[in-house]
Amino acid sequence: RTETRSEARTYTITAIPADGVGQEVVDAGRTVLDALARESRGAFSFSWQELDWGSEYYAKHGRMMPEDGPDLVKDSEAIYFGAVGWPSVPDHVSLWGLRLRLCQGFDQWANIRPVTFLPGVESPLRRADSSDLDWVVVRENSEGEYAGFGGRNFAGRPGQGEVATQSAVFTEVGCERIIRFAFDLARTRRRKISSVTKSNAQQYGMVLWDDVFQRVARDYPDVETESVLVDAMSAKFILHPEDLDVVVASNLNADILSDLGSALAGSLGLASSANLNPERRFPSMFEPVHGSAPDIAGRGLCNPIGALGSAALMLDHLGLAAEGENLQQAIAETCRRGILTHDVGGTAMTREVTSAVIDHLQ
Ligand code: GGG
Repeated sequence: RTETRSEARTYTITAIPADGVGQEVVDAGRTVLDALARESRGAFSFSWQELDWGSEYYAKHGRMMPEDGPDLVKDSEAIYFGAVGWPSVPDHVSLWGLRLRLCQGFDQWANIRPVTFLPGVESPLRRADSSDLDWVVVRENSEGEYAGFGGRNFAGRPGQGEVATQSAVFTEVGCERIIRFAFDLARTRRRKISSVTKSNAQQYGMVLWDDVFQRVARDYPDVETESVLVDAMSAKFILHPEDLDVVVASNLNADILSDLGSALAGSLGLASSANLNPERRFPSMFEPVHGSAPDIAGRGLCNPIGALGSAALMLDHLGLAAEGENLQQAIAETCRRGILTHDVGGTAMTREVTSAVIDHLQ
């Protein structure tokens, strides 16, 4: 007699906590994900590879990650990342040496940053109730102002009249793929898209972006469109947030707008994100939007919600959509019950929020 036994699906995930509170929030995320796997009663599990890259690694090796680092990660199904940046390493060195090296090396050209208003979390927006608000910032994640082109002369020699250049690069292919991605996302939501540039002042690259946006829009007649300058969009985030659904912008503008959005939702600590390689040739990377927060690092005070929301986005990406939704609901229920860290007006520690989320999983 042959006996058939269904095998558990094991997902190989690389965890890179990196700096400061990155350690604590990745730990929280792994605890919750492993709890979900246990609840699945053998249907799936996670096989973790944890890497010690970051600013401490830099102190020992003079670089944020090994030269052949990407080779160690490329076969993972996803990367779960914490935060980068520490006072001992110049910020541009740590950012380019780790986070951007992974994003750009793995062609994670679409960065999704939902702006989610959670129950029980007070928003600084002057509204009686902000629970109806929810929009998504789609960040172009491979070029634009982060192309990395430029240079300095007489660097480190004050008084020599130093000049530095920093060029933004906008390609038709780069603009079109992120704009189409955003339109496709809008079709799964409320079918409204806002394209953000500063094309009155940035008269080459961002005018190309606007032209591509108008051309692509013709393929999506069912989606309402607008083109807004970034300064006006910043005001709109505050004055008319109910008009927003999908907001697509260049690398720098979207980074700034998503921080503003998450602050309006209550705290940067709540914001989650997915750096996607939509073609799935390389692993995608999931991380909270916030940085390493050296002022509170190592004290168990940081908000794990941004990292837990990113874990939910990762579950969705792995094909575990129901589990991702389960986690999102558990996060919302935890907040509704007022189990909140100090950045959102509560007194709970990181581990208390994490345990509450686990308790509220279905
Ligand atoms: N988890 C996100 C993170 O570590 N961010 C650090 C940072 O400085 N990011 C700037 C950027 O990516 O533009």
